[in-house]
Amino acid sequence: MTILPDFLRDSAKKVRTTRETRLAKRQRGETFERFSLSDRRALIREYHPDFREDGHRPLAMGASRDLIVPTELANLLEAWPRPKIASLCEERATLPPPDMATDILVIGGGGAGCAAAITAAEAGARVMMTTKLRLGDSNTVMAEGGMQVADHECDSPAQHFLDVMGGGHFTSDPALVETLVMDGPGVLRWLEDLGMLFDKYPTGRMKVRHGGGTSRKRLHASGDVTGLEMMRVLADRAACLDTITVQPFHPAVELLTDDNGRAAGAILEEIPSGTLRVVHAKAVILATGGFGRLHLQGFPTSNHYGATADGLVMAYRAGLPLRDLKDCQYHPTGVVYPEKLAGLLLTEKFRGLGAQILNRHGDEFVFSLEPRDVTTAAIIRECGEFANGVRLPGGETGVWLDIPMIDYIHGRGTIEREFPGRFKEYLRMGLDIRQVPLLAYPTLHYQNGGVVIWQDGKTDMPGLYACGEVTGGIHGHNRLMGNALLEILVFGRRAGVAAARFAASSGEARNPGIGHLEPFLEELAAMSVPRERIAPRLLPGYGRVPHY
Ligand code: MEZ
Repeated sequence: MTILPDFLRDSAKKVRTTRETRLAKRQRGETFERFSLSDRRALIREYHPDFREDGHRPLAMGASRDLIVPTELANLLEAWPRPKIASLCEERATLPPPDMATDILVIGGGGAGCAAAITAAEAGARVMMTTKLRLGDSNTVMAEGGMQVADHECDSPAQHFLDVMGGGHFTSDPALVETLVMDGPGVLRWLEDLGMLFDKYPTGRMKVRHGGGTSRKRLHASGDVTGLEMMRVLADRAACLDTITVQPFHPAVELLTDDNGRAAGAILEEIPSGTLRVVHAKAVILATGGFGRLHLQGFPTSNHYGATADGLVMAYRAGLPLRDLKDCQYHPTGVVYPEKLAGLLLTEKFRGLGAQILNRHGDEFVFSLEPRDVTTAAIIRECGEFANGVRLPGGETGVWLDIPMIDYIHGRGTIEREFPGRFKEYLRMGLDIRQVPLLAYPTLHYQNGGVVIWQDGKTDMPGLYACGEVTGGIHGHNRLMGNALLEILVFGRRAGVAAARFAASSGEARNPGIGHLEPFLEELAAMSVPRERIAPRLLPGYGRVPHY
């Protein structure tokens, strides 16, 4: 039996007390009233962290000068290269001969990188994947709730398109969104062919669920470990292709460009020795993921340990424009208690199956499947201005996610079956989520914007492609759940094919080097940027690395 600590017990009891009434309302088809469009906008403006003025500043240099981005990111984009590289550049030294050469260098070993590497190799290219940690250590494996694909009769890519555009406040690039939704059904078939196991009915029909802000049920899941299962089949496929080699523990720290301004490889820095390795490539695919581990505004994060914006740093130095980076995704329900899991996800699939968000009195204050930015803003208001959050002795506050509701609605056994990962994880910590609600607060989850790309993952630099969370334009100012797992595969596969074509037709790069850094370094010097401000950061550092 679960015993909650004293400071949670009274409030958790209120959740139990109001459950019968909430269930009865649900059975009558009544839901908590959704906000009007104008109320949504006002709520977000007032309470969402994207609108905290002291959390952002305009970029003072580079291709997207004046773009407003989180201050922590601005400080990394306007930072010096790692010291050995800065010295090479300042001394105008010739780079040592390459340690390795390949047709395509894929930087990043998560879902987007794997999808790109697989399709490039299948198109005949020799591919090297380089990853900061191990293959698969990425936000892909952290994704729990599922992937959106419009494949059922009552749905269509057109409907999916409208949801993505609306969820992003009509700020997404329509051509990218069209590509996303149109490629979806093909990606689903591809994953099944690779052996990915999805939740299905005994008839073999795919189970689909609602996510926040979706007009149709189109979320396809593998229990609550969808990203992990996806990564399993991607890594297996990559391992089967002998034209793919993998370099673990070798994060890229600088791109190489050639005399014609084309991408030509990268410099890698081995962890932990710090040894630099030069890789020449005919084309480069950037698949480095996001920036959650920058802990913007002090928020906890659901992200994996290596999510430190390295790709944005390298791309920006190489002159590439960025977009939509002011807008970050704070997943409404990150863990508050137990503290050792703080910031990790309580998947939106819980809410897709009926779990409700409640304040300390056990009352609903927001429709649980509003788009994420709306739900997040409502929780921040409830805990802050309205003082209706549950407070922990350490000062953290949170709201309840009434997970036991799910078994009341769908029958006993549903929680265990649909959430095998979280069910076991919490049981090990003495919390039976069939019996007790869990405490949640928004957690930094996803980088909505990034490097500007075209539909085939091409960037503004010849030979440089980008896919996955490092890119911008698909989700605009706000992503709906389940579109990240789809995006990494749609654009990863496209980038792989396009890069293989480029590599096959473009010959060797001429004099790969880091000449593109020279004007950047001059600007840093002119702005008197402190020399201790260094990027990429590679790892979060926690207490050891100062945040400049
Ligand atoms: O797309 C996501 O961010 C996702 C599926 C998260 C989740 O709540 O599980």
